[in-house]
Amino acid sequence: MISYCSLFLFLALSCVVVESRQLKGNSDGLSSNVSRFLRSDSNVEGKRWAVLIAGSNGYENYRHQADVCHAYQILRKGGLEDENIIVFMYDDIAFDVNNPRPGVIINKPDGEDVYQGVPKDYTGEAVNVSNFLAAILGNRSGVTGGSGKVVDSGPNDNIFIYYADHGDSGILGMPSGDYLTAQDLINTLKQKHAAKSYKSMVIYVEACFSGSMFEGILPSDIDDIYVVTAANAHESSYGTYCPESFPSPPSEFDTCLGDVFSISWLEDSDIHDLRNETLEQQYNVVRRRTGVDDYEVSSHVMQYGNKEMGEDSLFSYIGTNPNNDHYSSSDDHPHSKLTTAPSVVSQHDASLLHFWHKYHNAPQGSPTKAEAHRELAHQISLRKHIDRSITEIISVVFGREKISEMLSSVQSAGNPLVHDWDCFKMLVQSFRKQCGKAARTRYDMKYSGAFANMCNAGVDISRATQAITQACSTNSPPP
Ligand SMILES: *[C@@H]1O[C@H](CO)[C@@H](O)[C@H](O)[C@H]1NC(C)=O
Ligand SMILES: *[C@@H]1O[C@H](CO)[C@@H](O)[C@H](O)[C@H]1NC(C)=O
Ligand SMILES: *[C@@H]1O[C@H](CO)[C@@H](O)[C@H](O)[C@H]1NC(C)=O
Ligand SMILES: CC(=O)N[C@H]1CO[C@H](CO)[C@@H](O)[C@@H]1O
Repeated sequence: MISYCSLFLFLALSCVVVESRQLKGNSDGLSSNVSRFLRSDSNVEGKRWAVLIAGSNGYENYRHQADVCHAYQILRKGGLEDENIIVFMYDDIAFDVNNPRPGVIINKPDGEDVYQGVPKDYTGEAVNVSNFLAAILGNRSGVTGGSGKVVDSGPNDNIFIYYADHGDSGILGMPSGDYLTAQDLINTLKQKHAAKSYKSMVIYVEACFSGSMFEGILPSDIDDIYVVTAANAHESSYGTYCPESFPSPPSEFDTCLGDVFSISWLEDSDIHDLRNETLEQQYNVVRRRTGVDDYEVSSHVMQYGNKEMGEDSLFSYIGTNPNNDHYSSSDDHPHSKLTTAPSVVSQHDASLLHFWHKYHNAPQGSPTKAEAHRELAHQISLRKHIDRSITEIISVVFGREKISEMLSSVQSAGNPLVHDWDCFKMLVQSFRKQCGKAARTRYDMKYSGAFANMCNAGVDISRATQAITQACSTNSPPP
């Protein structure tokens, strides 16, 4: 049980801070006044579109689909129509046998049902890279197996994309098929930009290492895209509302209900008049609530793309709930829940925590306990298998002395993760196929940075894929 110690250290930390929100002063220069004018609400004749995607599945990842369902409710209350909101979610949570409230999903401890009414555009296997990218591009013939809804946007329309899942260096998770690589996402954005089929696009990404999806690779001449990520290119993002942490979910839930970056923007959007709140103001609220300077366990919320778009109101992208018309950010009480940072658990640990908690809570000597023990032990052995395999791969290809360098070196800020993205994609996908298949918790993602380093060191790709096949089969865990 020694190996669980680090996991429970996280839970012991309760990182509570209280801060007051600051409204932006009038210190903006002429250029932002001009860009505000150009983008002002009166000029929004177009539609608002949204693509929401949870990239995970499994009850231990409850929180990602909960975040996405919650986002849908905000958009609907904000005035967007179902025909303009495209939802990708595996849809295995609401009726999972572990769910204490069948047919209901909540995103905070005292939260209401966020599942009701969510359109099932792409579910199960249809939540994959090709459908997601084709939906963004508005390519109807490129999607299969879902509702067929795509972002059929015109030059005056705004687009909001929100992604919640596990990620690692240069990749975001998908419940089926390959992971989404930064290169494929950026190429899709370039294509959409070239087609001139939208006015402005805002992208929010909740995932570990989410900065690496944009850092050094989102071209600066794409001036109509603004991105906020939960974490920089080198760090985890965090789950919250986790069992035994603060605030904790109702006791019958043994899984985390949300992610800290996500609930920060969602709960901020829940109550405010979004005509009166800019993207920049929300970024500041979310950044403070997500990143707690005094603790190691927090992430840096990042902005990419055209930061001048930060002056745009949230209303232009996600609408606003008429019930909030008389609420303004300046009304926020400095001690309100919104400004309190909840305690957090890293994304990888949040998944393991579910299995631990299930085991811990089962009655002593019961068959449930025996089963939960098997499940927990299995998850841990999968992780060990993956850990052992990567060190073997590096030592076969580069020699033992290179293991620590390949595992730990990172690019400096502003530089892309990798130069040869094809090499990266091939090795990451091959490792997932050979070593990560059974790990629904996406633990194999953890080593994408090592594969980037191998590619940057000029690895021989066929030699590396051979080493992957070899290591993954010899270190194979019990089924
Ligand atoms: C920008 O707009 C603000 C508020 O409307 C105004 O007070 C300020 O003088 C303007 N700045 C410039 C440089 O025009
Ligand atoms: C995506 O899902 C659809 C529907 O299940 C399937 O036809 C298609 O082959 C999948 N694409 C990939 C790349 O997995
Ligand atoms: C749409 O997707 C199909 C199938 O992937 C592809 O053949 C076609 O080129 C795409 N069209 C556009 C305009 O991107
Ligand atoms: C409380 C507050 O400041 N409300 C303002 C929000 O913006 C609308 C229109 O932009 C104003 O009419 C409200 O007074």
